[in-house]
Amino acid sequence: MKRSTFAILVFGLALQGCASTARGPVPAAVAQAPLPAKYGKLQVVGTHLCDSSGKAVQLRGMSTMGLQWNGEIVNEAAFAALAKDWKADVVRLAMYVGEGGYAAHPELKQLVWKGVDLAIKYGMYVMVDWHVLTPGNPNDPVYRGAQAFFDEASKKYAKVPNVLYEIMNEPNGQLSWAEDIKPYAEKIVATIRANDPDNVILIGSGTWSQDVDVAAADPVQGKNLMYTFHFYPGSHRQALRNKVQAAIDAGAGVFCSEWGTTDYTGSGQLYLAEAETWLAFLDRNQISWTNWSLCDKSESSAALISLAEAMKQGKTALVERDSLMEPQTIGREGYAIWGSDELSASGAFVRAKLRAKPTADGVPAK
Ligand code: IDC
Repeated sequence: MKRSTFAILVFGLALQGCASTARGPVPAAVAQAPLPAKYGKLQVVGTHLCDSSGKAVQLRGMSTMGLQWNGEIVNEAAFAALAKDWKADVVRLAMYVGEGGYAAHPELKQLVWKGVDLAIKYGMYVMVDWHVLTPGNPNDPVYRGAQAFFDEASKKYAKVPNVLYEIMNEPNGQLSWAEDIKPYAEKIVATIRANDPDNVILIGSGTWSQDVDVAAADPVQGKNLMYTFHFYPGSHRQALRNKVQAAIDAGAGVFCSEWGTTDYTGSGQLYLAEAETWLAFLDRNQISWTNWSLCDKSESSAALISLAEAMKQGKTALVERDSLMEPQTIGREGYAIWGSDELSASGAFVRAKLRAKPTADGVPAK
């Protein structure tokens, strides 16, 4: 086929797409061509995450729940709503390894690839999270697939600016940075860098990714590396902010790859005033973040209400659905969004934060 004929064909298909939009909802696949990554190729300059020109940027978005439990979140309508209605810059794909995750079900990686494709399509950055949690040692035999997994991922995405590799969620237990965690990080960083010289790599730290200061004092060599820390405002406050500040002062780039509005259990009451204090700190330092978690599980850190809760609140239309993970309310702009009756108190709080500009002016990168 001649190029011009092909172009006319594509144009014709696009027009058909527009025509059906006027009649009602169309599959997002027709309505949306891939968007470029918002800030182009990311890089770490000094302690800052920066765009391709070296200007500091702050990515903000949502983490999925464990893909082995709530993998249905990886659907096109959800990613479209997250990017367009929630205005998220980034989505984190939490692939647990233990706990019935990748080690038992390696086919879960297909869901990760699908999630990366959808994030790319909607112009979001995407974190591929090797969710080390139980057991806490990243060198435990359950995690033996790490090298092969990151080899495959970094071959696939070497030229895709949207991807960040998060190589361990939360090392925990009696571990030493120098002897346990850092050697694992060095091994996986080398694996990734053999294929992908540039995309950002996020490195967890000890005590459930709170010991960023310890990591910063003895950093992994290489470029475009950042250290992750996690907070839950019911449990972690100024003492953890001090550790994060110490890491920054030591010259490390830090990234908050998980925070929730609750205490560390992910359940119970919300701590929104403490969350505000944290978010102001993150904004001030232009620290990127993803919130735990975008799902309809029955726990208060979940951004969507559960079907059980919908039932309790007498929301009969919602109860008839299998889950709330695929948004179905057609919003004013003609695509599916989650209605306000589907958001939990946590989800409403975080969506409002994402839609608003950060509260403080960031610090310039250079
Ligand atoms: C929690 C989930 C919960 C699940 C549990 C499994 O919210 O539904 O039963 O994992 O262990 C973390 C972890 C993250 C936790 C979360 C809340 O990275 O996996 O999710 N949390 O406990 N660190 C601090 C808190």
